Amino acid sequence: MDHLVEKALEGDHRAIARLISLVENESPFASQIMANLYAHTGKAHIIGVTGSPGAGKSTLLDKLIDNLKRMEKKIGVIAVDPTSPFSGGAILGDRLRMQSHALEPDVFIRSMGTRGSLGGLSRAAYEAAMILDACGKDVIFIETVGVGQSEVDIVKIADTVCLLLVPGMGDDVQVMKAGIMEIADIFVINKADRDGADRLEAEVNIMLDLYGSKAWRPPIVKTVAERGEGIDALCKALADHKKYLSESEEGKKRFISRIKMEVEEILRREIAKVVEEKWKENCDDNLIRSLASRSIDPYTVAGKILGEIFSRGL
Ligand SMILES: Nc1nc2c(ncn2[C@@H]2O[C@H](COP(=O)(O)OP(=O)(O)OP(=O)(O)O)[C@@H](O)[C@H]2O)c(=O)[nH]1
Ligand SMILES: [Mg+2]
Repeated sequence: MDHLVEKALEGDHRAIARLISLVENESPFASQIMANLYAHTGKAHIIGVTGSPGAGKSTLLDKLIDNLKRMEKKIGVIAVDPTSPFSGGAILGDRLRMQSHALEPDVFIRSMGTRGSLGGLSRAAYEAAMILDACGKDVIFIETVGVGQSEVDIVKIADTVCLLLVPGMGDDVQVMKAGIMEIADIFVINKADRDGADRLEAEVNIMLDLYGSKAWRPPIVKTVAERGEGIDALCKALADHKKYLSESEEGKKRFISRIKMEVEEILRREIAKVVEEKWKENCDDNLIRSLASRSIDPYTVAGKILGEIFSRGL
């Protein structure tokens, strides 16, 4: 295991992929791996890219990667698809319009689908991002399709969140789901070659005006990802936001809430494991019969099990 971690830290893509698989599959080594990598993390810029299905996220990433590579950046991409049961790359990889980069030594691309819960997926994505950070990637993209909780979850992972909107795709600001606008650090109006891009921009601007004064006003960048237009402006916006985070109170606040969340998550996960084990030990036909006949209540049962776990009851 140490050898694998060592190789990964040197930037070996095969070793990195294996570490991500171990973490994704909740291997018994996962906690130790993450613990060993932790000291090496904290250098990468983690960027969440979200938006409706087909908004052009992968096309945009492909072009962004071209740009960043010219700046000699090492890049990692985690493509999260909560609607797919598949994982591991090969199958989802076909859907990605990033194949041109798939075999390059400095670009690591990985897909993740839901094996279990959505919560499990966002945790796996978070840990994959941490692994890529530790292993020397300068910029890590997390692409996630906007289908509800998933894009809200990436906020907890990403330093910078880009929300892609497309003119005439029902992405009108008025019909946008609550909570989605708030998470954006940068608005990208992609497919700006289509009618309605200016109107959409004006709507987003009005919405941002209504929000009142925020230290960071999310910029709106218009792109035509397919033709590589607007990519330089987007790169600049990303760099500006990174600088803002490193200099502002908001940046410090985000960082602190993320490290607090990490410990809380680990605690939650470990406690859930113990609870599951203890419940399995205690749950037999007799107990179920007693509960069903109401000769015992669920609170007393839970209290007794809690007593075994924590030496305290309900
Ligand atoms: N007209 C136009 N089409 C674009 C542009 N960018 C992407 N497309 C097209 O939009 C389609 C979807 O692009 P993707 O990059 O796969 O979109 P996505 O958001 O990654 O899609 P999912 O991962 O399936 O959610 C493709 O056919 C692209 O060629 C653009 O700027 N203008
Ligand atoms: Mg895509």
